[in-house]
Amino acid sequence: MSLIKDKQLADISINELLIPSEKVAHVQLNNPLEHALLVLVKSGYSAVPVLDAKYKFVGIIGKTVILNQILGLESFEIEKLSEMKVKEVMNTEIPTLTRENSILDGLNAVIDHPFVCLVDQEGYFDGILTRRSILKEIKKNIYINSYKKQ
Ligand code: 2BA
Repeated sequence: MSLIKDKQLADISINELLIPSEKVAHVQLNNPLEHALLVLVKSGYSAVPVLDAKYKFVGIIGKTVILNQILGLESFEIEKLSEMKVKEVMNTEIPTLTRENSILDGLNAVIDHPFVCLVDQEGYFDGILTRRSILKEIKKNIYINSYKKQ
């Protein structure tokens, strides 16, 4: 059943749409790139969150940045996969949200990013809000509003 039968999109809490941390594939700061690439290929995701040893959120890492890093002038320098660590190439310039933010804040974030990471007040990783989950709710909202007009 749609969450928006009784509520407007703006009233839906991020809690209701987030994928909880235990279901999110992630890597850690000190993992070698080899491990990160393995997680990305095996999970099928283009990018996943990076956490520190205390499970605080620190950034994201994707397949493209890893492949770019190991690309030499004429070939891939495969040995770099074990020499370099996630913390050397991850992207830290990305927005985060907390459970207190609104779905509209989430919508704003996923315009430019396929997913946005949720953190708690102390920076511990809480889960992700994906473009898919937000689009699904917007679609339900559109259907319901068009049904009401009939
Ligand atoms: P992408 O990996 O580029 O995936 C783009 C879209 O392709 C996903 O959109 C989803 O609809 C589909 N997809 C990709 N891999 C999938 C898989 N293994 N199982 C099911 N569907 C898959 P969203 O669901 O909106 O996800 C947006 C982005 O969030 C993903 O981008 C990925 O980077 C990240 N993500 C989603 N779920 C994740 C999870 N459980 N763990 C880690 N990262 C996740």
